[in-house]
Amino acid sequence: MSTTERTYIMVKPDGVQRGLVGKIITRFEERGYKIVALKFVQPTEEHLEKHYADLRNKPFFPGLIKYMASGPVVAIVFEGLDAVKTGRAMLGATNPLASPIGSIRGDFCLAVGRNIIHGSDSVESANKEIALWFPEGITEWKSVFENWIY
Ligand code: FUP
Repeated sequence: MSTTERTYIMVKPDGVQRGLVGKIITRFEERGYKIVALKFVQPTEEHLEKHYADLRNKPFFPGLIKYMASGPVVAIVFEGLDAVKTGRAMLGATNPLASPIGSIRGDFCLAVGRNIIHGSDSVESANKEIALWFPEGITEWKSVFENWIY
């Protein structure tokens, strides 16, 4: 298991609108994950169609794209042990009502179509999503993080 595993986490427009960015970042930081990239961005529908390409045939796809393009999102890359799987556990289930209390969706939202946060579901999708959202690349902070404390 790698201490440099990375996952792509995105606070969706409703999470931004509701002022939950700080709380969400705090949960990841308190768990021990470190931010290696972060930006506030208004995504285009075209960009979101690439991000959600695997879901393009689903009936909810057009609504999902409209919702995700309805305002700015916060795009974040977190790094640390088991970032992808543990990150998903921290999110909860796709449907907030099926998410355990204590998870982000289980604590902060109710509707599947307004579930406030995205997290990569595999290391492979994390790599794709990081490349899609941070095409400019990620700053290396290696020297600072050599002695990172968990
Ligand atoms: P997740 O990985 O938990 O974000 O779930 P999916 O990739 O399967 O779905 C992506 C987004 O599509 C969800 F966050 C919300 C939306 N969605 C719906 O609106 N309705 C559904 O039935 C399933 C997903």
